Amino acid sequence: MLYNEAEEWSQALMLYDAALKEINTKLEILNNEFKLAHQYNPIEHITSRLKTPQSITKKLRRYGHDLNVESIIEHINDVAGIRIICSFTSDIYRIADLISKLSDIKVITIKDYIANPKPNGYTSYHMIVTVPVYLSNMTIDIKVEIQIRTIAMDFWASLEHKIYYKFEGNAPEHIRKELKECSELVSYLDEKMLSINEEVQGYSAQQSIETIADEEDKKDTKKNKKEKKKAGKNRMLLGFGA
Ligand code: 0O2
Repeated sequence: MLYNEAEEWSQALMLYDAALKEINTKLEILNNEFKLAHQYNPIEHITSRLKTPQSITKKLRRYGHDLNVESIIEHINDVAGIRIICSFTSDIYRIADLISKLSDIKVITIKDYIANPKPNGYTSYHMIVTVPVYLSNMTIDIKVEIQIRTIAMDFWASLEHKIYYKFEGNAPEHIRKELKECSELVSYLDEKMLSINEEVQGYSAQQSIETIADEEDKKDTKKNKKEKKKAGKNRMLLGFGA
């Protein structure tokens, strides 16, 4: 890399890093707001990373693009990447919807690998968005890739990623087949966990209704007792006895 290119790349990296910070803060606020309103945390955890120079070079070569800063900015959508891990599939769509409604975030593309899994079994929800980074003399929109997935999807993807690199993309057929089978188990597990959670939520809601009803009953009984006592006193005063 020439000196000017190196300097240009340092500046670009500073912008990508700032974009990650901006999105991380927005996500934290969304999560806190949601928690306060629904007593429930849709985000398990968040990780973020800047793509390594080796990975950027590989991707540019794979796509047949030039190896320079301009080309990276134009063609590599995931230099800055955020991964959001949720408990349930429904949370993924909830989070994606909240992100897309943020006024200064622009959604560029969406790839729903949950509705349409990759042939190898990969599932996840991908969004390429731009976020404004405010500098002293200008504002620049920076691209960030957001991957949203469940804990189970993440487990599968991280193992598959390791296997992919170990065999340089040519894993033996039986391993690929087993991974595909595991991805079906992941979908089954996510569906099962979601339905158990929905049942538990329904149960909690029912319990709250019953608690409120119990408290109302207790209040009514107290009120009745008081009224009876008062009526008794009045009868005594009027000379009717107890
Ligand atoms: P790394 O090492 O994670 O950075 P685009 O980015 O849109 O120009 P691409 O790469 O086809 O083109 O986009 P896509 O399909 O949205 O994938 C982007 C990222 O998703 C990948 O980045 C992976 O992180 C993840 N991903 C996609 N497919 C798979 C898969 O089959 N298995 C696993 N484990 N992860 C996947 P990189 O740059 O490929 O890799």
